[in-house]
Amino acid sequence: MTHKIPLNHPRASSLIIREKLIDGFNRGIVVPQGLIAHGRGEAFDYLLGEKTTKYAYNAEKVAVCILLLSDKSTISINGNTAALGAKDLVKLSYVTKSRIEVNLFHRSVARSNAIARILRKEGSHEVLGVHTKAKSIIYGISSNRKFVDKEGIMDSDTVLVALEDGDRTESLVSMGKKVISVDLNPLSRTAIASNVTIIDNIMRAIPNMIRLSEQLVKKQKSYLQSLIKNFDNKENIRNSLLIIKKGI
Ligand code: PTJ
Repeated sequence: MTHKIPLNHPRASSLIIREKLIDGFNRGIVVPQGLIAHGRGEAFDYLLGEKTTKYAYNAEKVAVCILLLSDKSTISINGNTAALGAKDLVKLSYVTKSRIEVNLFHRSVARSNAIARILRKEGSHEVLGVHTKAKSIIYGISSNRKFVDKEGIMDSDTVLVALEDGDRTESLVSMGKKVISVDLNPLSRTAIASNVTIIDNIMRAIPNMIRLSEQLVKKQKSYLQSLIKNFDNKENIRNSLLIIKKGI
């Protein structure tokens, strides 16, 4: 870490997250814009009380059910997610049998490779979306996020995206895919367009999802299906907004 944060500092956990991103930036994983994006997320997190709300936990549970029931699922990784939780994201990919794909807004071969190296170091056997593999195009997206791997995002029925606000979710949903998003901003386009929106910090959401996967994988398929059926994403977003309102 760039600066050592005293653990008894009242804002220690928030400061540690910042340091992880600065570290990622210094290693060429996070773009400068990622530091700004973090600031926006941090503001929402502050208003949410910096804890997983019961609505976020419910969304995490339903998201895990969808991942476990999917034929093919892919976890999309960008610079910020790699810097904040590569190890947990790799673990989640194993417990939910999902693939991992690097997909960047500020795309460059050097960054893709650096992120893939981290994911491999954390135990991922196959990282998609790197080298010349991300050649399939999702039409309707103007950013570089349109370049996806045929064997990953393109071929999946479920995609987990995190820390992005853009048009990709809308396009993926219109292609008939289920999109799970992790986004602290309940008003972002990604949050609104997703099938399941997890309004939680990725640092809490992914460890929760790993634990939930380990429990839910032992349950009957019909139980997982009933949790999905009873979930109302719009209602869940509204409830999270009420918590934010209360925070204000
Ligand atoms: O690595 P790249 O090139 O793919 O670029 C990544 C960034 C993050 C720069 C890019 O995706 C971007 O510009 O994102 P946005 O449009 O700023 O959206 C980021 C969203 O993530 C915002 O809605 C934030 O509120 C949210 N966010 C930020 N930090 C967290 C978060 N959500 C969950 N956990 C966080 N720690």
